[in-house]
Amino acid sequence: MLDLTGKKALIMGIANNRSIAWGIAQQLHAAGAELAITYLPDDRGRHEQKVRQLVEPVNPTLYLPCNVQDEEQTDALFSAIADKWGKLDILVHSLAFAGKDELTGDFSNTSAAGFSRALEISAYSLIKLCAKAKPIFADGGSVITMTYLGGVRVIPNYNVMGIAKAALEMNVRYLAAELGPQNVRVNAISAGPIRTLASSAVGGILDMIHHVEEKAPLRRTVTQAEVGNAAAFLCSNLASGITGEVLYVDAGYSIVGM
Ligand code: NAD
Ligand code: 0WE
Repeated sequence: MLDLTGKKALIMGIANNRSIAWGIAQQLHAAGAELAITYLPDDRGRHEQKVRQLVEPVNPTLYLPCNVQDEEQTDALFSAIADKWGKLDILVHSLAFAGKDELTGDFSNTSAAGFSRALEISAYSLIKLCAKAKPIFADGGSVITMTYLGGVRVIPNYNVMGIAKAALEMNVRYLAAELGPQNVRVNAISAGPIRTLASSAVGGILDMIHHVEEKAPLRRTVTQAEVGNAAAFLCSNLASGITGEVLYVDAGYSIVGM
């Protein structure tokens, strides 16, 4: 049976009730995991309030700010986890960012600064977080990150995010190789398009969702809960032999060629 009782999980990337990370948090909580949740701090403290209210039902043991670009905040996060739990079983990385300008128009217009920012937040952050978690990862630990088909195929306008996801998927393999001897597994879930805060800000996302509803084998898109269930499986002992893998949760879309 899928049982995460006694497991301590850090969940990063909840912005609102549509976030994929929120779907994951709910499924891990339902399976018995104890949660630490981070939010991206903003000047007016609005995210802090909004996300705090949202996550109340899953009763997080720790609720902390973390901008992955901020070394002080990531350090404070892992010291708080070390103090509270003395270990970490599950790390969920469900965050990405590219400047809006980079997600439209010619890919060759990508600026050096835009490239660096997208790759730092969306790909490098996984390396940094794993380095900080390494000393406290428990035997049987598991890392999950979120990727997208645009990291292996050309999707119009995904642009520099595609390069960031390609880097992220390769990070998964190198981190899996490094952490494997410690019995910590590292995997990615490649989700089909879902309406979230990030995807809704992208022009034409509804057309892409309709395209998937027509072409995917299951003739629909996937839900945050379905991604959450796959994440719960991957970080459970049922997946003890799986590491360095990219698991597609996309209603089968990626297998279709015509
Ligand atoms: P979302 O907007 O709900 O989540 C993105 C999160 O990234 C937000 O919580 C935001 O606060 C966080 N974030 C951005 N910059 C950050 C920073 N500097 N430090 C810390 N956090 C930061 O959108 P989502 O669709 O749930 O995205 C979650 C993940 O899923 C992303 O990696 C995304 O690429 C991936 N994904 C999304 C889809 C989709 O269609 N929605 C499909 C496949 C993969
Ligand atoms: O990974 C993503 C979204 C990533 C994302 C979205 C935004 C919009 C707002 C990263 N940064 C930003 N920055 C912003 O300012 N997805 C998989 C969803 C998504 O985004 C696309 C897609 C799909 C699907 C962009 C273009 C084409 C398809």
